[in-house]
Amino acid sequence: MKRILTYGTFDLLHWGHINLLKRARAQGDYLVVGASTDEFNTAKGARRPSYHQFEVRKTMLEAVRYVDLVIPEESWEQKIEDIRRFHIDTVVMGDNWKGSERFEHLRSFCDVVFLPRTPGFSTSQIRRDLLVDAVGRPAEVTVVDDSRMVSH
Ligand code: C2G
Repeated sequence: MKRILTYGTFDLLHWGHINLLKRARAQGDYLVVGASTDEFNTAKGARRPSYHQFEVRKTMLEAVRYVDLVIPEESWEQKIEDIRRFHIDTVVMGDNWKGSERFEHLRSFCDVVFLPRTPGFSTSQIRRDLLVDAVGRPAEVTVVDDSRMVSH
């Protein structure tokens, strides 16, 4: 039994997320997903609260057949304890995290694999596209602060 661990916010679940979870699961036999809590998202410096709150994102991840267990990600520091607690063999992340000390130091505890991100998909892109759909033209968006956007 090869056990895999990955982390993320997974907000407005999209093809990029699903494709990462599918490929991560294919690296082993059991996939644990650390889903960022709403508080940790703020601590991570997210520019705005996630569209779906933690419990909804957790339930949506649990509905994905590649996912075997969802745990809360509450801090940057919990990863080593998670690796030990869930007997993890490999941590898998999208390659936008490659070279980041948040993950590279985990190599002392398990394998760390970075997979190519799926191009063209992101939660913030979905938000922008929906805004364009709403106003019917590319919005000249002036970001005043994250919670208010003024389209001309
Ligand atoms: N991802 C991907 N392709 C995309 C979008 C996302 O492969 N088009 C991957 C990311 O690289 C990440 C995972 O999907 O591995 C989840 O992405 P996010 O929800 O954006 O997570 P992030 O904010 O990077 O949080 O401790 C680590 C953090 O919790 C990671």
